[in-house]
Amino acid sequence: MISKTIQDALNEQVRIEAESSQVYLAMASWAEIQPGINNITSFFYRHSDEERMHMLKLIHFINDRGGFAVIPALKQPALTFPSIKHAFDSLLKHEIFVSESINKIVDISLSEKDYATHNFLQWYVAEQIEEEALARTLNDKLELIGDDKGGLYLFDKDILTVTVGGA
Ligand code: OFO
Repeated sequence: MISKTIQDALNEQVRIEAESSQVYLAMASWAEIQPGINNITSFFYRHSDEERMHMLKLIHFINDRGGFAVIPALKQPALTFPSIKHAFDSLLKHEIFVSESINKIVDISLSEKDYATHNFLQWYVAEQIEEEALARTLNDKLELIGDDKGGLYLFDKDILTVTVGGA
């Protein structure tokens, strides 16, 4: 059984994962109407699906542990971006924000001596390490590419092989 404090913290994370899914879905929709970046588009769609999976995993955990997972209202994410680099920049910033949020719940689980939740959260800790590293790599590549259209063509080709959190 989870405490009210843990339940509230996990429900807040449900909201954040749901919002992440929306944020990346908006990036995907924007990317889809930009010419010639089909694989970047599908990367954002996959990332959005992955975040929904993270949300569902939390929902099941809360309910399985005797709590009640609350499906949150969501705010509208950014819909357009000045450039592809800007979109990837916001993706990295967003992932850093999510990591900080996960770390906060890890802290709470320890102070509540809720070792089951602490154990459950380790999956998210590992996932965030991967996702932040991936977002940094992609940003570094885009930095190198700058305004080179040929470079962007290759970036779009390469991103097809990138795995987002096992998806
Ligand atoms: Fe849910 O992993 Fe990214 O944010």
